[in-house]
Amino acid sequence: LFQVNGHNPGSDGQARESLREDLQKFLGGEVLLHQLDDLTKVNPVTLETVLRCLQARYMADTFYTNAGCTLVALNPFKPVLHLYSPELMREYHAAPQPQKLKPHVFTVGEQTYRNVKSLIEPVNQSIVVSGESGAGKTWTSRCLMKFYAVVATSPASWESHKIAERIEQRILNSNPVMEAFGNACTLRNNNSSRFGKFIQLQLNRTQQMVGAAVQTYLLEKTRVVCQAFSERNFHIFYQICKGASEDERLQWHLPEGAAFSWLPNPEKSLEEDCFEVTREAMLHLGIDTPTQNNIFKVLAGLLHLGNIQFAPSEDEAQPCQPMDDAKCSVRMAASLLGLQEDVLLKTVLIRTIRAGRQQQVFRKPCPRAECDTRRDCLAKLIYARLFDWLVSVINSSICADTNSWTAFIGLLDVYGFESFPDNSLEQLCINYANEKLQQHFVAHYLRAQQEEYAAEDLEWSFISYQDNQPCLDLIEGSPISICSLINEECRLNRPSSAAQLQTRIETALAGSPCLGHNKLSREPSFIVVHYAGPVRYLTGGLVEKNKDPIPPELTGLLQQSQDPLLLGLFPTNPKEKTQEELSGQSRAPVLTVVSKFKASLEQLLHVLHSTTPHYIRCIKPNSQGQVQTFVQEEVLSQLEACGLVETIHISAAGFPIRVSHQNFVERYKLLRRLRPHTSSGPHSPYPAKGLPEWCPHAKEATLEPLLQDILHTLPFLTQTKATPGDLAEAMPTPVHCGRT
Ligand code: AOV
Ligand code: MG
Repeated sequence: LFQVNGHNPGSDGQARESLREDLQKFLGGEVLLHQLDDLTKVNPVTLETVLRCLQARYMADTFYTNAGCTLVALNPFKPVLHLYSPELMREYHAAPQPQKLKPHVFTVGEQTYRNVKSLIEPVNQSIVVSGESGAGKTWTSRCLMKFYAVVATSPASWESHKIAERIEQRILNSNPVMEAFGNACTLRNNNSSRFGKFIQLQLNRTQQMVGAAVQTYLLEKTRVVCQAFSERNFHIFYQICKGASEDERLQWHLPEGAAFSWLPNPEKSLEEDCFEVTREAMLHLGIDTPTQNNIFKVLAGLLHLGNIQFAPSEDEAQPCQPMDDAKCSVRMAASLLGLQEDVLLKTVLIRTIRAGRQQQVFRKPCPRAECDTRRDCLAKLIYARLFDWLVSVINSSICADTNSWTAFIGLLDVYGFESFPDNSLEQLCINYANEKLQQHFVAHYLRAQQEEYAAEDLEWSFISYQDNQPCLDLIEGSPISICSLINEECRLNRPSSAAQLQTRIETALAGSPCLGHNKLSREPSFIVVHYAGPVRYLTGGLVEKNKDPIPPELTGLLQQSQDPLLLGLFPTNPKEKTQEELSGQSRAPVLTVVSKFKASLEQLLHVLHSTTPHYIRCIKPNSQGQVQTFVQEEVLSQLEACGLVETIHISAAGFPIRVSHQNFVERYKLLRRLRPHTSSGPHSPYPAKGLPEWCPHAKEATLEPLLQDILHTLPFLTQTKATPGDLAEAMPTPVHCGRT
């Protein structure tokens, strides 16, 4: 009943409607709701009915639901082991029609995988996992990687290699390593991704996974030196402090119970604090134990660096000095980072200025606040380089030769939309990325599909949707947007207060419907009304963070390090100047954080556009991470934000399969020769005049009988050993195929 009505509101709709009502009453509506695997089948499709259906399913421990072209994944907030077993993966993989099985991320995984083989669409595929912070994106993309590690491998590779050597295992091992260094506990999620990740799983001609390439986006490096109340630093620091052996503690100067100001909330114990898992994974990725120890030694050095507090100098001409109880931290930090204690101190405390035609060098003691900034900058610089280096090591361990793969499946897992009491440039970038992805969905699915129907002259009543273009215009548009205004401040390098920046933004962008009213704020700020809700960004510190200046002396200092890892990260004669160094030079073009981020997002979207996208929407049933708790208002706002109801409407009323005329002909032209004798006549599914002409408009050719035909013919095609050419030869006189 629901199937029929959901997809096909025919002329006898009224009769069906009353039948449904009767049936629902009879069966007690709610009881049935949890059995609806596809939200296109709820009737009528409204926010309320969709919400009720999802709630009923959630309470029945059913976490996945189809919503037309997307999959809705509710976060169970508890382990559901049977849902992710390798047996179940194989079941979805082996199913003739996986979409007929219970909705699952494996269905999306399998359909995506099958699409790679298809000639119908571009071979490269991508799965875009979206949702707010803590909704389950990282979990879902990990789950997909495990799925491909099971189904997209040849049995031969299982036999011929030891488990740890196998490429799939190495690809999976990249997860714990990248999460240890790039994830942290936030107010929204204990294991929050603080970087964006796009992983391309590389498949060869026989659809075996032969490698992978990881691309990361803007790590939130400020977290190394500054964590919001009740949040933590990156997991790896806690792992080291909790998991180091006695011996290692001695080497890294980490006595048990030592307090570090950059390591807040160490008492919070998380399952992510597993040092052994990280070490093991690093080992399998080819990072040997001495190199690992070197990494951990440097990280311990950063913790000691964070404990260095400075006392203000009474004489401006004299540099500040470390506080008495911080002297020991200076010694340890210097020793762990392979630096000379006095050189480290001098570099942090004294600024070098080059001026004049001869580029004369002047040295100027920094005030205390600037010493703090320079210390922080040093730590962020080291951590960010270390992270990038790790990603490159991972890539060199898992990436296949260019010649050995022919297609990829891209998995996108970025930081989810977030809104904290105080938001800054990090959140602006994160939410900007989410706006871009939402736009990709809107453009690809909600807009393009409807425009295509209109262009093909199909009967279609336009379904309106929330377009987030105005919000993107506000953030990144030209000539004036939030990004351009912040960049302008960086370029002009003029002293300007947070309040002035607020005024500039509010005046220049007053016309934008997405700039919220900012009446009650205590601190200078502005409000952006994102697709997922309004967020207030503080203007204080925004320009400085966007500039992200790296004093060249700091890089110079690290180039003098005796530590082999740091020497590798900061080579004395780099082949080309890094972006940080460029932005540290006065005459080089200013590459701000947002402009670099914008460029990397555009590149990502370019790649996504070149693939066939699949969408998974992760939904967080409650913000507390509680089991069996479905907070309607919270889910409702997420459903509204992602335009789920509109998606369902379009999926239910639209055409599930859309194939270009050319691709269709390419793929199925053979069928015209296979069954010419059934092409007309009393029992033929085709109109009496014979096979429909191959024509570009679905309206003119009824594709359904052809698809039926294909379904009947496929078993024959797959059983025969003949090539399409052989089949064509064997056929009687070819039927005239019109344009084909
Ligand atoms: P996120 O990636 O969407 O947030 P995660 O994938 O880290 O969110 O999920 C948050 C937590 O929810 C995980 O650590 C798990 O404890 C739990 N979880 C999610 N999905 C499942 C599942 N299918 N089964 C069991 N537990 C689950 V962020 O990275 O903060 O945007 O930036
Ligand atoms: Mg995540």
